[in-house]
Amino acid sequence: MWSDLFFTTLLVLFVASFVWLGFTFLRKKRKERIEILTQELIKIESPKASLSTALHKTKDGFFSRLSNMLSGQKPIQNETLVELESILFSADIGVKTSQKLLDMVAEGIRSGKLQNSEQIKDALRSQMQEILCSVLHKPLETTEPNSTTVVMFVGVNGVGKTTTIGKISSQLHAQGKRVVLGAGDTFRAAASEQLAVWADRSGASLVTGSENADPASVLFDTVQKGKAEKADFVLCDTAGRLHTKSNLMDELKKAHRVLGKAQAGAPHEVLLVLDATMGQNALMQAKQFSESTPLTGIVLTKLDGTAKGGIVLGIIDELKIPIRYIGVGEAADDLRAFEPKEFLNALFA
Ligand SMILES: Nc1nc2c(ncn2[C@@H]2O[C@H](COP(=O)(O)OP(=O)(O)O)[C@@H](O)[C@H]2O)c(=O)[nH]1
Ligand SMILES: [Mg+2]
Repeated sequence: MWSDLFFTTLLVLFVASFVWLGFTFLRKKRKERIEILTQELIKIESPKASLSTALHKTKDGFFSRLSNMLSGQKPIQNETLVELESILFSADIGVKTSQKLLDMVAEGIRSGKLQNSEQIKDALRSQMQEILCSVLHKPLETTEPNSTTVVMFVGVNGVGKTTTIGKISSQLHAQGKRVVLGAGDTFRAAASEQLAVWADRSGASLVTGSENADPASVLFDTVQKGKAEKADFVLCDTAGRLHTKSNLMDELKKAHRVLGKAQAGAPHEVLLVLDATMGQNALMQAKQFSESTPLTGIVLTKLDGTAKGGIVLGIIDELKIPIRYIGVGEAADDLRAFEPKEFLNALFA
């Protein structure tokens, strides 16, 4: 009889601790979810800053050093080129592009075309504009009227893929477009939750899978939903973990193939999201991704938080891939179409 009582007590204790653990787990998940919701809502609703203000770190760094060095009509001295070289090569423009700009100035001085610092500055500015305008940059557009344009977003972890999708979704919704989002980052449950907040805010439909579900199948379902809802755009999020590079690339290739099975011609766009704070590392990532996935454009995020904005020049010059959007903050309006002249004006202002 005592042993019965003992085992019953043990069983009750076991069940009680199991219930307690379950309850604690759910409470933790709920707390995490509320934190994600709060953070995302704060971001979505923040006011928009001017481009020049948003780019102030790059402007105050490289561009103001350049402007200060080349202000006025100072005659060219022996050390002018050396000084210019040090500024250009420390500006995260990328070695090839810095060298190109420097060679252009050296040649201008040698031939007597450039005779003072003001002329060097003007020549540099117009060469930069030429580089930036060497490809056509335009934001997303529907491929054909009454058809669904499927866009896949790729990039390593933390660069801003999910946030960018949310921002684009908000902007397309404001233009009266119908949007479906696919939570193809099934690696972390939080990624779906983050996308759910943006979907909710931007009036988009959302397709999610369970944690660790096959991302390709989630994205296949997303395209099916997009077609059923006659959506203008299907925006596909993907995971960016860099376990091993080939793993990530294989997964992306598979998702790419499966999207093509869901709809002929899909994905119509593959946008690589790059974090500008990574400077020349972003350029390396772009090279790696473009080797395994055909990219149709780049989104360069976090230009507001870095002095390395000069990387825009290197990316366009070396890769000849259009920059479709730039991210200059966390709010929905802080994603802008990339306009070379406006960009240079903001930096040289
Ligand atoms: N300051 C700033 N933060 C950004 C920008 N774009 C994204 N972020 C932040 O970068 C962090 C990672 O973004 P997330 O979309 O989760 O990256 P993902 O892992 O590539 O999906 C988040 O805290 C975003 O709010 C941007 O343009 N400016
Ligand atoms: Mg994400």
